[in-house]
Amino acid sequence: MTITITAFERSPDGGQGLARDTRVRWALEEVGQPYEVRLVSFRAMKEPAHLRLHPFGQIPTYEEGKVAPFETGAIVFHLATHRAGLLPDDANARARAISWLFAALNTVEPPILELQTAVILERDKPWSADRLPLVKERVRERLRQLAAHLGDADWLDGAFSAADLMMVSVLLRLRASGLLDEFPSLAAYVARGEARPAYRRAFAAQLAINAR
Ligand code: GTB
Repeated sequence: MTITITAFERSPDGGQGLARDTRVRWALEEVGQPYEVRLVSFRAMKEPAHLRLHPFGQIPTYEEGKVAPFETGAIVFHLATHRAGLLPDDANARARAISWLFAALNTVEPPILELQTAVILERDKPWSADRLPLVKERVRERLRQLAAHLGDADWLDGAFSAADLMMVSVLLRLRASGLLDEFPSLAAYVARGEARPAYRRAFAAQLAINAR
């Protein structure tokens, strides 16, 4: 069955891999699953055909016959549970990896998104200079906790899993802020993720579209 995902026709990041289709591409590459991409414009994302796949009118979406999960967490989890390579078999190791997958999305990514909102959308507000340090400190707190957990391990909990794929994808969004550099073990963790051949293929595929 052909798998089709959607991605921006033209990503605002110009191909830095920050749009969330990169996470799904990476997961597909890790499990060795070929896929097709349907590029969508911002206008098309809000039209009925796309809204049937994604009620919030966003990318990425995923279609495999009649199976059509949306939300990158759900898509990556779907792939990880239906194909080998992204979750361990041992029951506790699997539960821990799933916990970290959720932690990446529910605990670590929210303050990072808040920081991006503060930097990109709120910079010209009169209260921005007071608020920004608070938002940055909330991100630092999560990074401190994450670095403490990671220690000198390569991956979050044993072998590389969907949890690392998601956590690295989330942390990558911090690069421009410089905050990641304050935590060398996390910067190295992200670099390990980016060095994986599956990530490189995913990155190159989205770059090929956006660099045109
Ligand atoms: N929670 C959803 C998920 O995880 O799938 C969030 C999906 C989402 O935010 N999609 C964004 C989107 O479709 C693209 S990835 N936005 C259009 C809209 O909402 O109308 C977010 C994103 C966009 C651009 C950059 N960038 O240019 O740096 C980075 C990330």
